[in-house]
This record gives sequence, C-alpha cells and structure tokens, in this order.
Amino acid sequence: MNDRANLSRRQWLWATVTGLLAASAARAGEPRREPTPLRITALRVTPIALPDPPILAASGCHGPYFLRNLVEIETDAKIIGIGETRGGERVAQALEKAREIIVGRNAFAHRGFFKELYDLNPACYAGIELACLDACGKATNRRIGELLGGPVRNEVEFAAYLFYRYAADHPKLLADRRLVDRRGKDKDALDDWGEVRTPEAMARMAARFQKQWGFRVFKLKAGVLPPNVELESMRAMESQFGGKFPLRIDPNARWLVETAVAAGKELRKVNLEYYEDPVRGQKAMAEVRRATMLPMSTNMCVTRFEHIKEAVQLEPIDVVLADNHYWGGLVGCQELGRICQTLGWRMSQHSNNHAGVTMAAMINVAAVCPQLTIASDTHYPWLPENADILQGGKLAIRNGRMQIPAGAGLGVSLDSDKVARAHETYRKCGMRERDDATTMRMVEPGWKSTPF
Ligand code: GKR
Ligand code: MG
Repeated sequence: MNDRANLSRRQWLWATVTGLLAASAARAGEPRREPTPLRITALRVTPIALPDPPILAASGCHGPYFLRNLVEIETDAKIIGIGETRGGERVAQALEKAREIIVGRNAFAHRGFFKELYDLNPACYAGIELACLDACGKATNRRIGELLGGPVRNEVEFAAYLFYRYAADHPKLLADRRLVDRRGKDKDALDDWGEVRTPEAMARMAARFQKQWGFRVFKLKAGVLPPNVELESMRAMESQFGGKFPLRIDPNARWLVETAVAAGKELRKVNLEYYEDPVRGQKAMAEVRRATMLPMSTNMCVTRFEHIKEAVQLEPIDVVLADNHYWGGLVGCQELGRICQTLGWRMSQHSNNHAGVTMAAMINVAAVCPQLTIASDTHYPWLPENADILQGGKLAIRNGRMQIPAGAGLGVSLDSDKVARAHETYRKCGMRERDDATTMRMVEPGWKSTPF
C-alpha cells in the first residue's frame, strides 16, 4: 500500500495544499516561515491606590484615593507586557479569573480571547489587551501605534478638565479614617489649589491650567453647584479667555430636561464646543439636542456598540467619547472610529482618574484612530507630581499636547518601588470601589445627588 492509501481524504487534501505552499515558497527561494507565537506564561494583577484630591462631580467628592489595577503578562520570550485598567475589587476579580483563559495563549492573537474576557468585564479585557500589545511591541521593537496601523499623528491634544473642589487640607477630609499617608495642612497639603466653588475661582483655575500646561480646550465638570452658578462659571471662563478657547460643560446627567434646555440658551452665548450629558438617557438627550440645537456629546448614553442602533434612531448626540476600558480596548476604539465616521459623529476620549500607563494608552488610542480629531479628556493633571508609578515620573503635557512615548510597545515602564508603595496604600486604606458619596457626606452630611 502506498502512503496516499494510508491517508484519509481530508489528510490527503491538507498534505497537498501545504505541500503546494511549501513548494511555491521554496521556488521563490524563501525558507518557509512558521509564525512565532508570543506565548503568555503568567499574569500578575496588582491593585493600587493613588492619592486623589477632593474634586467634585455629580457623584460626590473624590478621595482620598482612586483605585486602579495594574496588569503584567509574562511571556515565553521573557518579555513582560504592562497594562492598567479600572480599579476596584470587581475588576481585580475578573482579572484573576482571566488567568486561566489567557495563560498558554499567544499575545499576538489577543483578539481570540476578546469575547471571553469582555464578557467577564470590559475593563478586564482592556487591561489585558494593553499588556499584550505592549509585549508584542517589545517583541518586534515597534510602538503600539505602529502595530495598529499608525501612528496617524505624533502628538495628541488634551483638554483641561476643570473641577470644582474643596481645599486639599479641608479639616473634615483630613480626618478621613481611610487616609494612610502623611498629607496634612498648608505646605503638607496634597496640592495647593485651595477651594474652588465660585465662578471667579473657576476662571482662575482655568487660567492656571492654561499657563501651566498650555491647554487650549476647557471642560467644566458641572452637576455640582446650582446650574446658574455653573453657567456663570462658563461666562467667567469665556471672558477670562476673550472667547478664544472652546469650552465644554458636563453635568453628568444631573440636570432635568427643562433645566438643560434653559441652560442651552445661555450656552449659545459662549464659544461652546459641545454640551456633554446634561440629562440621563438617549431619549432625554435627544429632546435637549432638538430644543437647543447645540452639539451634544456623551460618555454616558452611548457606551457600547449595542447602544448605537437606538442612537441612530433617536439622534441624541454629535460626539462620542471613546474609552478603551469599555469600548473593547484600543482595537475596539478603532472599530468605533469607523462607525463614528459613517454616522457623522466626531470622536473624543473619556477619562476617569488614571496613572501613567493609561495615559500612554490614551495617547496611543488617539494615535491609531484617524477619526479622533478633537481634544481628549484626561484627569492626569490632578495626579500629584510624585505619585505616578512610572519610571522617570509623569509624562509631560506641553501646549496642551502629549507626545507618543518613544520606546517599543507602550514606551513606558513601571517603577517597582512606586508600584509596591501604591499597592501597600491599597491594602491599608480599605477602599475597594469608588464611593464619592461617602467622601461628600463627610463635608456635607446627608448629601444626595438630587437632580437640578
Ligand atoms: O471623575 O468625577 C469624575 C468624572 O465625573 C468621571 O467619573 C466621569 O466619568 O469624567 C467623566 C465624564 O466625563 O463624565
Ligand atoms: Mg462625561
């Protein structure tokens, strides 16, 4: 019996096809190349807590720490990829479960475990995708942007993210039992911004953001003080800058439709780039958009691909704030970009508190999404100067812009001592999920996020 007779029909077909491919490669004088996987051998998850000043939003008051999860994947090539994602115990647990899914898999083929990880928790997928991309970049000596078809720009514009706030040394906040560092009063305070709860103080804050970092777009986090005070703050910034810089306002859906419509008339008088999430839900957003005819944006009512169908029908927005933590990583943001282009939506980026690894990721998102043409948000200026967990300290913001870090992968590295310290803070402070309402009630007992 010859060899062919010993093979099943399927085996025979496969042998013929691969034989033909090998023959054609050999004919072209090239050795046959097997793809080299970058096998994931281990996953390390490190929850951290970093200092957060008492900035205010519809959810209450930040602090004393914000939580993040750091992700490190080890590979058979001895390359370690790093990632950062949303903080808190739920995400940490999802990441722990992800270990058995990803160990043994190829970091280059991260899209192959997208669904399993995304279903566990979107932020879990985002952290691991980022670490995989970082490892793949290091393995090929390419920046992440280059792996994803970019960069389409070399520097990325960010907006000043302005928050009303209490002074960092507010006595009631210094009495917080969760505090485990040495911050104190005056020169020992976490920062020197003082209390900012009036239109004049907000205009001064905007001017300082402009001077210190060169920002050219300004977003007011509203939904904190009565709407007339917040509108007065917009006017104060407008006159501070002589109408030169675009403004944004984001009440995080704390306003009622009638408040938002009335506010819209006032907002027509300033150089408004867009009106972000004044009200809750696509239907209410669409109503405000129709009544005010202002460009509207969201990181609240269109946050998943499943929300897009309804948005096409209701037309609540003009701008989507992408976020790799919930849109399916950097690749998900690229997919979103194509959809935005098709629907005529502009694209910006959403931010929660984050450290330097996410900062580098956000710069890379903008570098691989051609549609992301307007300034992104970032909380990075609120991170105290010495608090980042990167080697070499914080990444620089100049003229409101950030450069893509130069090295392979994400181009940034973790400082292990700083990571250990931030993990120790996480362990000791006892905070396990974000809870702005509790902090707010320390200053304003009984506080509730009642709609305006
Ligand atoms: O950090 O308080 C905050 C913000 O309000 C944040 O949680 C929002 O998610 O920045 C975000 C936004 O644009 O809505
Ligand atoms: Mg928002």
